[in-house]
Amino acid sequence: MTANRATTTVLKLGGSVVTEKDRPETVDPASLRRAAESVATITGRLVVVHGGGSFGHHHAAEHGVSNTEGTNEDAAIRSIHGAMKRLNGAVVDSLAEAGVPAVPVHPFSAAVRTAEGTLRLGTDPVAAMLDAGFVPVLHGDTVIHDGTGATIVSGDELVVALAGALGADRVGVCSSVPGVYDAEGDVIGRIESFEDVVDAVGASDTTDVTGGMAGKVRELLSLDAPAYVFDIDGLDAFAAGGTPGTEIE
Ligand code: IP8
Repeated sequence: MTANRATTTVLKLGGSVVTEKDRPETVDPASLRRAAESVATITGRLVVVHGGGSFGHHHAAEHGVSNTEGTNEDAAIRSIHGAMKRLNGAVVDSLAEAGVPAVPVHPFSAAVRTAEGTLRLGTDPVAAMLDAGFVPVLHGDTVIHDGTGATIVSGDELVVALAGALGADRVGVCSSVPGVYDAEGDVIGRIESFEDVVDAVGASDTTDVTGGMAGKVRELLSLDAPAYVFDIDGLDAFAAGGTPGTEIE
């Protein structure tokens, strides 16, 4: 598929792409700049979502908060959300420097989770930003969770909610791996059902409170649009309309 003006793309930049995952609150400036320059070549309507990396996940783990374990402490919410806003500022600035008309969107103020765990994200402002020619930049965050205080919303959940609501044509998830690995350690070309890969997808190897690769695959399978999982080396190809890494459809 070739990207064109009418194409709507939702792209996630994983926490491992924009931060140094093992050092608390540390941006990876070189990787972020490289990603931003690649993103700047994407044509059409574009929404960027970034993960928590060493900003969100360390604070979330410190306060015992995940996408199911909530907190009722306002200080915990401020610490997780505050860290994610700082990272969002760095990502937006880097995209802007690369020439992307990036604007920030903070999910804490735009989303809630129902008691059953369903995410409700208000996407009208994002659609209006796209209509006005901007590139909204969202991030994994904490959200009020009915009856549970506040829990974590992952960037992957946001990608799914945005892709559905905006009728995205293609979805990209740029993470630390070149694709989804099979049991032999080879990148799987295409995934059509979770059962096909259930034995192969393991948990993330660093602090990740939202489910690692298994959660990613499950979420992406629920989309209408084709999704691609790739690493930073595949980002240029994705930006040009190519199909790097693992296709999930
Ligand atoms: O890195 C999680 O987002 P993810 C965000 O996309 C926080 O799972 C606040 C931990």
